[in-house]
Amino acid sequence: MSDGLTLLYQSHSPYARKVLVSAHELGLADRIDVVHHETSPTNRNDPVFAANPLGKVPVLLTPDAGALFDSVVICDYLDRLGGLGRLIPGEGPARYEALRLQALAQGLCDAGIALRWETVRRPEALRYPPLAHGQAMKLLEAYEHLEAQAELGAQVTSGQATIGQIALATALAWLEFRDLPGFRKRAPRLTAWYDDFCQRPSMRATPYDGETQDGGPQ
Ligand SMILES: N[C@@H](CCC(=O)N[C@@H](CS)C(=O)NCC(=O)O)C(=O)O
Repeated sequence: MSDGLTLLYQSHSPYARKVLVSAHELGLADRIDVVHHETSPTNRNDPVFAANPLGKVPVLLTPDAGALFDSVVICDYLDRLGGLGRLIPGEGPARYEALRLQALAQGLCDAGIALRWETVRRPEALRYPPLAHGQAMKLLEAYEHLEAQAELGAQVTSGQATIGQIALATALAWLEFRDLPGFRKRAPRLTAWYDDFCQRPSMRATPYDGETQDGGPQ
């Protein structure tokens, strides 16, 4: 049953998966119509632009708040719908821990996408290796930083997940899915945390699938 909520989704977008995993965690997934859209800055998608002038997914079409983007805003909306403060703690250090971890995960995805442009997506003659190197370094620094975070050692197959944990797990899963510089050998504690988190039903219900559809000269 849908409550008038439609998610413009993409089965290979880490930002979109973060939203869908959040919906599962909040028990809201069956209240949302999920519609797959391909997007790329080189391949315009008109229905997505009609909802988001940036032409990106995810977008959540809502009956009371219009078309919401980006994923951070959508997760905030869902958290309020599903019982305020379950994914995003309302106050105190826990709130900023969760939001900071989400920001780091967003940055991992942003760097991974930028790296893919410099390695596989941009025509070869237009690639700039120092930029690829700089983006790869961001991934490696982030893995090192995360490995040092004690709380990631906790078992997380059950219990309340935060938006930070969901964002991180969906980001790491996407980095693996796209074969980007890996965290397994470099960050064993982070890897153990991630492997545990992947057992959650919300993660198992939302596997990545598909290829980016770029346009323009190949
Ligand atoms: N900050 C945005 C990022 C969204 C984003 O970059 N989505 C990608 C798919 S993974 C997209 O639609 N890209 C199309 C484009 O850049 O034109 C969010 O968190 O939702």
